[in-house]
Amino acid sequence: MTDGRTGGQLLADALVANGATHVFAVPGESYLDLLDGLYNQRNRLELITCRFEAGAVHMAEAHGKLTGRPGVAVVTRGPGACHAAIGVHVAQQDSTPLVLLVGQIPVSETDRETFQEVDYRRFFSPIAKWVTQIDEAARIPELMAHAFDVAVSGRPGPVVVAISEEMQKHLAAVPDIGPQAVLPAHPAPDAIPRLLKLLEAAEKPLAILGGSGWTPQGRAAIRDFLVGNDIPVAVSFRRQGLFDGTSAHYAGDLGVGADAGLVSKAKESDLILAFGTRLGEPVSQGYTLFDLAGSKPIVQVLPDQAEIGRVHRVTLGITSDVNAFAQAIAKERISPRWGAWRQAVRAAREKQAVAGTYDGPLNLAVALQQLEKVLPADTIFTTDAGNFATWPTRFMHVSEHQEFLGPTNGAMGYGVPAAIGAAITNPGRCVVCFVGDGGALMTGQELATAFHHGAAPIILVVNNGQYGTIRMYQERTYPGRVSGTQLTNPDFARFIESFGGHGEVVTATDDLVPAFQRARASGKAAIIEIRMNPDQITNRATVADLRRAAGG
Ligand SMILES: Cc1ncc(C[n+]2csc(CCOP(=O)(O)OP(=O)(O)O)c2C)c(N)n1
Ligand SMILES: [Mg+2]
Repeated sequence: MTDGRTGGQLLADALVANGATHVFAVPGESYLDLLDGLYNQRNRLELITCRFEAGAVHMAEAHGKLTGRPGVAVVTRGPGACHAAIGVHVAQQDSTPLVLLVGQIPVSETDRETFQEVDYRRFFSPIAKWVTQIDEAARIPELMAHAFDVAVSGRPGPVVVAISEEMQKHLAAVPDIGPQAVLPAHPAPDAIPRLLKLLEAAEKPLAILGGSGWTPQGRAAIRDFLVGNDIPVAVSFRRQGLFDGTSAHYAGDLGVGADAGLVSKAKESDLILAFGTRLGEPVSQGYTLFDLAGSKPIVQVLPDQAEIGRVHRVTLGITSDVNAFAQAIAKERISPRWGAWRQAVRAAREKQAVAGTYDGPLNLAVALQQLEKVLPADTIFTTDAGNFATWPTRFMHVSEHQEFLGPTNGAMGYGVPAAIGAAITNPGRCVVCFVGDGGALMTGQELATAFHHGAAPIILVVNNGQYGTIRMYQERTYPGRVSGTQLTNPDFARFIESFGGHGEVVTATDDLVPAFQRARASGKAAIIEIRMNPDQITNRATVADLRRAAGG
């Protein structure tokens, strides 16, 4: 210790000291010394070599979502940082703890617009929770520990740490610093009594679970409270993993494309219990569900007071860690008298989840419902962004011990790398990704990373030969004028076979389950390409329906 360690070593050691287990990276000459430090830590930190920085950050973000500890990604300066930006935005909008290290130019060249120079404080400030730059090796333990603390504190989010090049070579004799031990924020003493009083006065309560940071214990505790008081439970956009979808209390997801039945029940409700969720654009159905002044009684529980009542004024705001809140309220019981209301909300969910009939040999609704029956009880789902995602959301259910990871910012290219990150984080668990043909080729090359590190997610590519979501909007707005939304695709089964994986093509309803079982049995990463009728543009409408509705 007297001679000190290099900055590169101190950085690697700081990752270990703060509990990191995986580092998702695309290398660059800007952080050779950190790479060398990681070499010394190779028995404690698994270095995942990725193919694209967006992929690396999505993998790290999925790791953060699953573990509640910051996922760690490392990218190079300039172009690497630009590629990584989408993952920082996902982590911001999903409130996911993430630490992104970015190699930086030598400080002595600052402000010459030198090779690959970017000012990261300015570049990332609107999308990161905190951005810092370490220019002195001696400050690494302090600033890295703070980066990890900020990423998990209050409303979790992404922290960016630029690490200047020559600093990584300097020696410093300083001790490692680990995470700050801190007790989570608990509900104020009168919070639960006030909440129960509002509940007692309600006739039609509806809970909305969302946000990040929920532990399995927290989820179980809030379920005890909600089911014990017979309250119907919706989840916010892409948060299906927070509540057992097979439960008679599950009401569906209040997100983009939410079921009209649920939306009308949310409007009818006389008390919204918004636990852990922001009432953002997707949940509030474009800010139309509740008025901003607070005429609808809402109880909102969030770890960060600044987010409570943001946009929509609420009746009772409770600043608390969501798990601490759930534990505090789990055993509280009032005499619920809204059994009929709860059943009506559930009936709306059940009605919309009944598979319809569709033209052609493939009914994806029925195929997914068959698939649900054979999936392992601890499956982790990931999803990309696109219309294909409305099929599993509408027709499948995520059960108690399953997880669901999706980007609430609608980032295409998330699903495949998130599946790889999830599989690396939880070896042995079945990981199933839903992605469209558009999203599959945004980051599908990350499958090389899966093979390099022995991960075996199963990727369901819903192929309709187009950027279907945008085609849908196009047909509604400019019927018949198809512009920039058609795609030419590779043979997806052969695509994964070229990596050494397992490929399947599904063209008929009853083919999906056997294809999935063969994919699982192969033990390899797999793609199941599901060939869709391109005219079935949503699970409720064909192109012709949209044109008719638009008068085209
Ligand atoms: C990174 C990114 N680029 C563009 C978009 C805009 N966008 C939203 S959905 C979509 C089409 C998705 O196509 P595909 O993955 O094939 O799914 P589909 O809608 O056809 O089911 C596009 C281009 C986006 N959300 N994210
Ligand atoms: Mg498509």
